[in-house]
Amino acid sequence: MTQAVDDDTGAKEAQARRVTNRDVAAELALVADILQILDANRFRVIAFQNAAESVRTLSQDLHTLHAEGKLQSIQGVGKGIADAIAEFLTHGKVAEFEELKAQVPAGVVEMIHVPDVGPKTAKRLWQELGVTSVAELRAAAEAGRIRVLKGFGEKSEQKILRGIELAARRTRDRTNIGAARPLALGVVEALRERVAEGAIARLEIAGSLRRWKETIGDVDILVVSATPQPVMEAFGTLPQVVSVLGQGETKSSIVLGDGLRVDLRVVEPQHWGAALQYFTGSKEHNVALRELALKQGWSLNEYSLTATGEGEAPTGETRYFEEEQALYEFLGLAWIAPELRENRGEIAAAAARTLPDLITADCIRGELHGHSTWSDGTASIAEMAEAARARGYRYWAVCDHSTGLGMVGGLDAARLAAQAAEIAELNARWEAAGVDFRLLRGIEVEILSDGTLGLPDEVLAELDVVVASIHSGLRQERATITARCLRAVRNPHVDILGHATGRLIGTREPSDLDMEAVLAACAETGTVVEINAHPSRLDVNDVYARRAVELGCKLAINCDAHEVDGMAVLPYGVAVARRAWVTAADVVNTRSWDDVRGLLKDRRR
Ligand code: DGT
Ligand code: CA
Ligand code: CA
Ligand code: ZN
Repeated sequence: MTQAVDDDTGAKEAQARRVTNRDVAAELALVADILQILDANRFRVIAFQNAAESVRTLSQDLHTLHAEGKLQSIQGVGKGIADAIAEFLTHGKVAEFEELKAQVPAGVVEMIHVPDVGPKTAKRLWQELGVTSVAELRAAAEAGRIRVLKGFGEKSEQKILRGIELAARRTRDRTNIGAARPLALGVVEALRERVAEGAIARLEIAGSLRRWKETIGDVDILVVSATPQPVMEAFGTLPQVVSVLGQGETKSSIVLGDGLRVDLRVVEPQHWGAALQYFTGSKEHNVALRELALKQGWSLNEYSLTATGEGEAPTGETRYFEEEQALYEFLGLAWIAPELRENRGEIAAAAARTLPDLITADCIRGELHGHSTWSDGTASIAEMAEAARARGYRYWAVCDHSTGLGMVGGLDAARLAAQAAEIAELNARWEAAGVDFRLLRGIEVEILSDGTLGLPDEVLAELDVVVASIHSGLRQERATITARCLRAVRNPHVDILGHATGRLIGTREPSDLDMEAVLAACAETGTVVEINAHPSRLDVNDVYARRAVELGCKLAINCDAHEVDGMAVLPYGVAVARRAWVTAADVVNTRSWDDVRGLLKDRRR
């Protein structure tokens, strides 16, 4: 992260509209929605939903796959959808889709994403009441015009209004995990303080937060309690609560100050395993797991497994699981870490007992990218080093910004030499005291707009670690920014590619880099790919990190700390790695500095 004002404008306007993976994913999802409203075959709907999800999380560029005639290699994409994607990539639209879109007003499609308004309801509101947008839906509910429909009442109108409010908040801002996690932990801590000793037998945060997704829709807390009533009451009256959306015997929902919603469910001890599994999700993982269970003759829900009669057990026989692991094992699977539960192959790997031995935060032995007051950090090198030592690190690379960044007083060769003296003095002191810690001389060198670097090669050659990053011109056209990045990656002195896409989650889109080409070049040249652990970046993300390892890259997990507390974000970076199926061996800074340096490309040559 840099506090410099990044240059986001530029070639944006000049750039011709080019269909992106995201556009295609959105179009496929839209078609799925329309098909639902039109009562199309369920399997056709699911096919489009699956294809949309596959495209959304694809690391390769669709244009490349199309050029190679490989669109059908995408999971969930058959001939029909592949042809449609090809047409969309070439013409920006698909004739068949345009016909579908013409049949349903866009506002009606939007309506199905309002909680408590599914496709069936949206269709009825449209056809029977003439409601064609969320705004009209709100007006109709407020005016009491919906209760005239069969099966609807005043209560459903209230529900719809609340749903609209929630939907608005949700689409506007899913909460970054860096904000949501401390809030959720705060709720848990306050709740524990306010209930009697022993009232909460078990408690776990489930949902997307347990899976460490980068953004959180709402927080799901699961509890076992012999006395649910006082737990629910305490939950609804926590100091953080702004409003209570609902409070029942076993389920309550609250909204916190910044709009984050938290659900609390109380379950019975015998249901714990199935409930924790169910509410951890993801929905896609659960769907796949349920299918597997069905194949074995069991129907799975949030309470238990029930025999369908298709298997050996007599119809209706029920199995309960006090632990999640027992449920997975019953189905012939190894327990699956929550971070992997996205239906990206984890169920097959669990069945084959080939799940990866995921990296953990305590594997990290040092960091290779951090800042000091020499550029835009707030603490001296000595203070940052103490913070690193306090975390048990054995090394920490001082990587202040180079010149070329405009706003920040970046380091030139002369200041870098002066910094070297300070670092040498600190290292000498620790060595004399027999302390096993050393500072590394590094730089976060700016990748300039043409792909040359902010410092000359002979200066970079002297350093222990060179991180190269882009902070400006992030909106350059795809071919330009890709060529720029490739040029930096091919520089023999660049050891690590820092926060590759430049995104800021929720506020700045990633640059239009051809990541497949960039990661392939990193693999070829031995350039380490950074997972920047700052929760506003998480860059590269889980999908790219996984692809990087597939292509043969090594990773580094760095906090890019700018202050003494900056290293506290490490768990977010480790979570990205875990969601990417990464083991300690894939990450260079799980090793001693002597071993790391042998892996960096400058030394390998
Ligand atoms: P979020 O809140 O949008 O960040 O994502 P999640 O994954 O926390 O989703 P949420 O809060 O809607 O639901 C929590 C979990 O409950 C979810 O991960 C899986 C399960 N779940 C919710 N709805 C469904 C459903 O319709 N089908 C299945 N199979 N599971 C569901
Ligand atoms: Ca959730
Ligand atoms: Ca929820
Ligand atoms: Zn940095």
